[in-house]
Amino acid sequence: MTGDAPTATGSGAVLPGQGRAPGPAAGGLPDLGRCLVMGVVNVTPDSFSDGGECFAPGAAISHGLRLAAEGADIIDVGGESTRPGADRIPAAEELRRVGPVIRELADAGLTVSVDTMRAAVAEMALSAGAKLVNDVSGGLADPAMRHLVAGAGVPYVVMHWRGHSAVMQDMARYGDVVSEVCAELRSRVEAAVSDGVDPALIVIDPGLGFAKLPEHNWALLTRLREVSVLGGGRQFPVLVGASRKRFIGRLLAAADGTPRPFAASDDATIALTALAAAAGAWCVRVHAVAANADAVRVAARWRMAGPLGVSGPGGASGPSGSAGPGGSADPGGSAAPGGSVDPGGSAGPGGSAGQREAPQAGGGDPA
Ligand code: PMM
Repeated sequence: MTGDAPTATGSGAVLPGQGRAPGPAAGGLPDLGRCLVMGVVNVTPDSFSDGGECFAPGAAISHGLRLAAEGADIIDVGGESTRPGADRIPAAEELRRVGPVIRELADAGLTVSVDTMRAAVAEMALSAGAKLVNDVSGGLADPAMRHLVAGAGVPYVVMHWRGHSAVMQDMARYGDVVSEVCAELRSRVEAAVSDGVDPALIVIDPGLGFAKLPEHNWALLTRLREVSVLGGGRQFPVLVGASRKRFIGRLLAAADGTPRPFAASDDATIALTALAAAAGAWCVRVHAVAANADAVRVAARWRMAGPLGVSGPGGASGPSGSAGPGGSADPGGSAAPGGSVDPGGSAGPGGSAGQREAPQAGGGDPA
């Protein structure tokens, strides 16, 4: 963990570490005045991108410690693969995989989140020292999760999800993906709040690659501001999990159409991290921490500098109210770096209407 790591409070909420400019309070969520970096530790034999690397507890613990040393603010530990087509594992096996890893990492002083859809696993993880619950099902897989999180008073990541991995790609059907994802996420958030979860502790996540085709992922990424407000008034912090996902490998496919392998898509992930962080994402969930930690710092500085950018073909850049790259200028009243996605205007660099990434060829492929 770096010196600016968030620290846990007695209430279970996570607050900025001592010695840091705390920035605006974000309702008990970690807030370092910039986009946070969540490092991934998959204690699985078969995850999307790193399956098997951390399956042994010792390897997972070493990896978590290494990611923290590289600058991760949060270490996300999961024991169940969610790659497309994956079958579920028994709860007892999930508990066996993540328990010792979470305990060791939490005991080492790291801020740990548990990536699980099961209340029983989340409960054990919190008692082992985890401080956040990251539920890719947004509460749909296990209705007991909402009560558990409400009782624990911990931050809760509510991801957009339509079904388990074995069937989710058949559910990647949308008219307007952004409005449908927002509406579905909003009902998940409402269910959580009605079961007692503090809305100030809710983080939302568009669920890139989960029941999404590449064009769905790109639409959501370039419209993070809309995602952050879920079609309503309240703005939620947004977590972006693009790292090493298949839609990046497909973007970078070889001339013969062969997708770029997962581990070779880290540079593109870093580019996405910079864009998402500049647009105001609260956190990025990534595998290669060091360079992504640099990228969020660049983005924070970019946001602090204000509306400097290229004004258009042949135009000079400068503080004369010109638009940022590919989009409208940040109106200056945006949330602090690391806060919620910019109010008003585009979702940030490259995010204006008419400048979005065109749907990819081969859009019928899994995301
Ligand atoms: N993606 C994966 C697992 N957990 N959690 C959140 N909140 N958001 C995500 O996008 C997400 C997640 C799958 O990716 P991996 O197998 O590479 O960890």
